[in-house]
Amino acid sequence: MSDNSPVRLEKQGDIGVIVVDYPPVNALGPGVSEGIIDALNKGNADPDIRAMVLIGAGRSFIAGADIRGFGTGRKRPPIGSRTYDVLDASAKPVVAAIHGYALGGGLENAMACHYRIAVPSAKVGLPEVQIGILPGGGGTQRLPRLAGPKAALEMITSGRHVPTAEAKQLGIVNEVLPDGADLRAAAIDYARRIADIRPLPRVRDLGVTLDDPGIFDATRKAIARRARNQTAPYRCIEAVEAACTLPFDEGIAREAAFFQELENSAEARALRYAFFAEREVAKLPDLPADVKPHEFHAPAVIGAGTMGGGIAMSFADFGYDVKIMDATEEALNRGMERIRANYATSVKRGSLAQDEMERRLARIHPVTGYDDIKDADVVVEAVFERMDVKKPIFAKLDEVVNPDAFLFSNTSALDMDELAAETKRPDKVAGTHFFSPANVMKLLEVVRPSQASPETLATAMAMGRKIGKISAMAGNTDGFVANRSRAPFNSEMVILLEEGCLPEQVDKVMVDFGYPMGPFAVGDLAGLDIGAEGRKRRAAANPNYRKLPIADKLVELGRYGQKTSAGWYRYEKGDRTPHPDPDVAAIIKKVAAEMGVPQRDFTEQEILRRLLFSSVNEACRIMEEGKVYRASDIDVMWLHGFGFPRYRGGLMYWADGIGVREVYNQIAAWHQQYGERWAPSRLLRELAESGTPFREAKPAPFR
Ligand code: T1G
Repeated sequence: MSDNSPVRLEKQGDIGVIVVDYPPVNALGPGVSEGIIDALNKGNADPDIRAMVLIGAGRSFIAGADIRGFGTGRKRPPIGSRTYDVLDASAKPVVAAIHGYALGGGLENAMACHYRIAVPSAKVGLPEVQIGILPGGGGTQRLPRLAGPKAALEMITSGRHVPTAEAKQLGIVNEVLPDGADLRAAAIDYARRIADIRPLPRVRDLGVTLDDPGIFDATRKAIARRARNQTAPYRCIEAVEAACTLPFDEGIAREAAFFQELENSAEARALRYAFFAEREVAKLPDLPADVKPHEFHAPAVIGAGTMGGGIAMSFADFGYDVKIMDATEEALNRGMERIRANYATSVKRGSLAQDEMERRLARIHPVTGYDDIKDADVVVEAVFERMDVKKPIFAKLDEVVNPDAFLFSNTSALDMDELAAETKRPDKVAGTHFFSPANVMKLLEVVRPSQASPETLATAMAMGRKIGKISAMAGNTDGFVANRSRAPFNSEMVILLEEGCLPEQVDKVMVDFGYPMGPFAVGDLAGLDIGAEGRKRRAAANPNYRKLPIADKLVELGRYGQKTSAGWYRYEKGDRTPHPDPDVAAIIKKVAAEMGVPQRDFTEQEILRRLLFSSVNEACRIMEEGKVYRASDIDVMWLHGFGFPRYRGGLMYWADGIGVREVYNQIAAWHQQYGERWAPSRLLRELAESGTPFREAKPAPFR
């Protein structure tokens, strides 16, 4: 074991403590597994040592294999000489001492130890399916032996991080320490207590009791919708099935074969890309490295409508007491009723306990006066999406709320510089654009006005993470990054109808592609009148704006979507199932005829590419203008703002799968056929000429 090994063996009397020290999360990076094996061999050879402890330095136990190593062809030790196998063969007992996270290969090493103890705040899990693979270190064989096949199936097909209290109930950990306990000391004490117990309790020697052989097919059915087009979730099920039907070593061999099959699959590569893109998006390269976000404790939300209510719930869900303000008691009561109803739905679905609902509701404090929020340290304005409504509110907030407070707006498109100019603290103003439903959607688009200070931007980004969001930085441009990149998609889907498609045809293509819902069904859910408002504003601002007569016609006829039981689809009373409507087909035909657009058939591929390529082109323009840091940030926004199928990596990553030149050539061809709306962006042309993938595109400096 060399001095700079990320693993060290420390002798504490008759106990050997194996410390894994590979920041930031002790992933099984280069030298870590070798170091653990070395330490184990040394401990077993040392006559003074009666037992060993495996523990992580810093903030966590082992968070799994080093994901950066996958797909690199890095050589892995064969079955029989991996850490899990050496632990199995250990002559002396090893106690895994868990804090922070024991995930993937981390939990697999812990399950190959003879005992596991943990602090109450730790989490354990096998999240490999979330990166398109399966546990490859014996997890699919050992977890069913410890927790039973049913619990193992649920944990492995979901990848869920399980709190230690539940892990204890499941038999995964032997002991949960009291709050504040010294983990290392407790582990050494525990090791002394079990040092002489023989035979050593090896998990591999445990049997598996399969009460219900039907659970495998039942699980396949249960995951069918969310796992469509994917392989890893099904291999996870087969591996656990093998644990219940084959001897341990044969099960291990089956697991290893599945792992080899999946490691470099397109699905796994895309999910790995998404994993790291979600970490990269938090980094703001042009801000001073030492800029620190301000802590906040007293958030306030202005506007108790759908968005305001959802934002207030997000704060309450993460433990913040939040004030929610509206102009009238009536509006406030309506807003609080909607919040209560949303929580009640979660309780009814079993995803929230009744007492937790009460706790969260108690954290939301409805108020009607600006004086009630003068001590707020963060204010999020979420009133009606009109500048003449928002401006006076910002002026009033600036007047009343403590001068150090940050003023954020949930606007989804309006000019943040114009709003900031209403205050004497433009440096403390930024956009914090939530996506509907705000308490569910994970994306928070942080919009950067020209005068916002680094502290304000860092605070807005951190605020998002503190309430469970993925924060992504966007420049101040019409529609910012997410909606602006999506806008051509929203137009193109309606233009396809002019040329002969039907809403259900387009929706089928996008659902088959992996979206949870088709874009026309989503339109009906959000309300077609909202879209019409946005189109009116854009047409007023830009005479060349491409009008959408078919969409306008539906709104003119009062077809607003689900809320009027008729939109692109028709709906039965009290039922959200979209039914194709011959009336809509007739309207489409009539308007297209009036527009004189020739009708034709479409391939599924053309429908898919017309929608997504239009956004890829716009995304390139956004990068050209320096309104985003990275192409991968746009992917994070599409994954968490628009439900883009995760196993496809994101919009730009998916386009790279087709190839920048092919994308460019197609767009250039449509430019000839359809005119200016398909004019290729300069950056797209340059990338195609140089053959540079989208994900390596260098956006202009942020401005
Ligand atoms: N490999 C490489 N880097 C990792 C990593 C990993 N497993 N986990 C985290 N990082 C980096 C991350 O990129 C970031 O880097 C920094 O650590 C902090 O992470 C054989 C095959 C542990 C819950 O899937 O879920 O084991 O951006 O910002 O929010 O069966 O990280 O600072 O440069 O996310 O506190 C299974 C993945 C692997 C766990 C902490 N394990 N990690 O969350 O910090 S496959 C996982 C996480 C496997 C075996 C198989 C989270 C976390 P940077 P962070 P966090």
